Amino acid sequence: MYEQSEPPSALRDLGFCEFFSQGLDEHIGAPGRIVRDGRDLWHVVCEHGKFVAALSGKFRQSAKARIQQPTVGDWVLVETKGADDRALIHRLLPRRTVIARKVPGENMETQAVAANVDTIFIVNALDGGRNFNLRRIERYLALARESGAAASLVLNKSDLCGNPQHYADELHNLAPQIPVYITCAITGLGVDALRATLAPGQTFVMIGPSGVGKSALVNQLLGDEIKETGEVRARDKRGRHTTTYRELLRLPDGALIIDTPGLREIQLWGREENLAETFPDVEQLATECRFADCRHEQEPGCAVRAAVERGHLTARRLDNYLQLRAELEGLIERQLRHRQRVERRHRRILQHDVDKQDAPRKDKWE
Ligand SMILES: Nc1nc2c(ncn2[C@@H]2O[C@H](COP(=O)(O)OP(=O)(O)OP(=O)(O)O)[C@@H](O)[C@H]2O)c(=O)[nH]1
Ligand SMILES: [Mg+2]
Ligand SMILES: [Zn+2]
Repeated sequence: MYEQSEPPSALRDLGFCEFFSQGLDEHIGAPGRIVRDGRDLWHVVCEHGKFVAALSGKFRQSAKARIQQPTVGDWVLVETKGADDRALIHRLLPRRTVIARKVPGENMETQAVAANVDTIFIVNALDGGRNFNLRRIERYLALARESGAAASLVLNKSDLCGNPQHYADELHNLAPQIPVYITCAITGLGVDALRATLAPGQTFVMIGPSGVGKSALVNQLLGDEIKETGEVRARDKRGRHTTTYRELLRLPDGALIIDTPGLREIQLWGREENLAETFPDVEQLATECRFADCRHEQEPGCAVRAAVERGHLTARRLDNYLQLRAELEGLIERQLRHRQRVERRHRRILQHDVDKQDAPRKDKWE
């Protein structure tokens, strides 16, 4: 079909490069890139067009760990079926870079957020509230470092801040080698500087908390309001997770950009111990509470609340602490329920013939 040393321009436009040639095998399938991921179905673009793809039975069997499953930006080998817009994913090609987040719990699974990214835009916002937090930005930088991709910091919503340069300077002190961009996705201020970094065929990703304007920036870069953006709750400046799936888009100049839903705090921090690590001041104060199991809510003799009243701890910090704790507790509960569901399903499958269970799926895709 084509020379392996020279991929067709359709693939190059999608970001295909020499690195991925090693994994090609035309007996198994054609190379395609995941442009959108879902739970069981992935959107894949290859030379023959765009397909909705499922994992082949064999792949599903061999890729049990979540990190082994395709994510947006991945290159895969797909088998397409003529006019049908359905395809089967047979294999994942080795990743150049991968952004992985921890799914905390007893066995700390990792899940790929995006793969084969060249540069990560870590977006934060200057509208006050929870959206500018140096410790959290440090976590994002660590995530970027582990991924193997380069990182840039973006301070969006500069229109809502009296002195954006002050925050840019703080970031520069935090990470002197990382470029910092000040932007406003409403007026387009600073977007040209971002655009200037977007080389054709390279892949970029927007990550950051919900509501900071990742999709709004992508819209500016697209030059067209095609992505949905959401209103931010006024009270605490937390977004509402408008973007619900990860998606790879091609910009007019030929760069590829992945928009992601905001990572939840919990997915960023990963471990339960991080509550103590992140809030050593609160944990220290808590040792003075009257009750050892004080929740710092309504209990009498709460040293943490007392510190807030005396002005030794900001109310916002306690708020953040309670928020993260609530997320961690919710997560543990969800995981427990998930484990129970999985166990129930396993029991059911043991009772039935496994092949019969698989049959309807096969009919659909093969
Ligand atoms: N004032 C101001 N508002 C902005 C700016 N950028 C985005 N917004 C608004 O902030 C809200 C959230 O923007 P989104 O682009 O949906 O945020 P997001 O980061 O994609 O959020 P998720 O998809 O939930 O992760 C929208 O109402 C935007 O119009 C900005 O630079 N200035
Ligand atoms: Mg969004
Ligand atoms: Zn207390």
